[in-house]
Amino acid sequence: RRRETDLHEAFARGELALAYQPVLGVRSRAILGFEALLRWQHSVEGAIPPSDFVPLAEETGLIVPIGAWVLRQACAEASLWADPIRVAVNLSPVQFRDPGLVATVREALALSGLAPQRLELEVTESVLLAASEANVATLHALRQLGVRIAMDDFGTGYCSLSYLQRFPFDTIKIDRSFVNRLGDDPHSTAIVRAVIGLGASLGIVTVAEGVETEAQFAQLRAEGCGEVQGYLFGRPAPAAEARRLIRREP
Ligand code: G
Ligand code: G
Ligand code: MN
Ligand code: NA
Repeated sequence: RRRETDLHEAFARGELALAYQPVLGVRSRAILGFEALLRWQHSVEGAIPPSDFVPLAEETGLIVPIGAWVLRQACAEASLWADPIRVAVNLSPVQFRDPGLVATVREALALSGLAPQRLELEVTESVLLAASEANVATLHALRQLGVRIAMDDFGTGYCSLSYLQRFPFDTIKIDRSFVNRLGDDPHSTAIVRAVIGLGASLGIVTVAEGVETEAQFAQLRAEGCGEVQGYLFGRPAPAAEARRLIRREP
């Protein structure tokens, strides 16, 4: 089991890094943005995935300083990209317990000079679970900064629809567990169609995650999905690779 001191030292030594995965427009197939994903480059073990250390960072509260670093780093990187290419940053529910979260986001924007509408914050439904009026208020305060708010992993939560009622999200990210069964499972296909329709009627952008095949992409296009992300278009990669992809765009 990983130890808090190891993660703390890794963070201090600069072993945490961000990988960037492209998000493309379905119609244009142009790059609209990138999702920033945390990586731990361990000196001995190599790349450790977030599933192995984000839970520890959450338990120990380290996710607060690490999350602040992620925000600063992602905004600074995105400020080098062609306008209006966006960056999406994942926020843990634990970061919502930090009274400094809104100030941290404001500072990351100010330091980088990134236009707020080019930053999207991804939250999962655990942020809206239970008696979380304070979290809904924080989401409104973040939105007031001018950033976009996305509901991540849509459909996997306890009651995804009620969360859409509790906060007016800009974006819904359809979980890859639905996307990767598109075509062969009629239920997943129906669910994806319904979510895209829901997004359209609420004026919310829909992003399909985990797109791996041209067949899945064709079906999402036929259903009217707005944006796509997945190995078919690009894996999470270092910042330098994201810059190369942007330069290659027509
Ligand atoms: O890259 P990978 O599929 O292993 O990412 C798995 C999950 O780790 C993501 O879906 C996301 O929820 C979480 N994650 C990745 N980067 C960050 C981050 O910067 N902050 C937080 N809180 N979670 C992250
Ligand atoms: O929970 P969140 O959606 O933030 O997680 C995103 C994670 O999904 C990233 O860590 C990334 O590694 C993973 N991912 C991105 N695209 C694909 C894909 O096409 N297939 C699979 N299996 N995983 C993907
Ligand atoms: Mn995400
Ligand atoms: Na997701």
